[in-house]
Amino acid sequence: MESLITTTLLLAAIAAPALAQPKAEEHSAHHPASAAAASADMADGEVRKVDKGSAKITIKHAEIKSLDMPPMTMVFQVKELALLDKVKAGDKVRFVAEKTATGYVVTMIEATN
Ligand SMILES: [Cu+2]
Repeated sequence: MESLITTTLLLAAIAAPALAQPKAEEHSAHHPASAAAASADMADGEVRKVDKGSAKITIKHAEIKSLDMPPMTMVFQVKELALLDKVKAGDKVRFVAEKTATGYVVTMIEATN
C-alpha cells in the first residue's frame, strides 16, 4: 500500500511540471521577462460591438486563462474611454481584462488585424 501511495505522489510530482512547463519556457525564450509576464494575461478576441455611450465593449473572446474563463461572447466595461477609440467592431484584438467588484473591465486592448 505504501509503495502505491509513493508511486502516485511521484507521478503527480513528475506530471504537474511537465504539463505546465513547455509553454512558459517557449515563451520566455523569445521575450524579455517583463514582456512575457505582461503578455501572459493577454487574451485573443474579436470585437463585436463598441458602445462609447456606456463605456462598454462586446468581445467574442478565446479562453482567458488569467480569469479562468472559457471562450464566449460577452460585454466588458473599459478602464478608460480612450480604449474604445483604438478598436472597432470586426477588429481582431488582443486585450487584458480584470475582474473587479463591478464586473469585468478591459484595461488594455490592441487591434491585431
Ligand atoms: Cu468571458
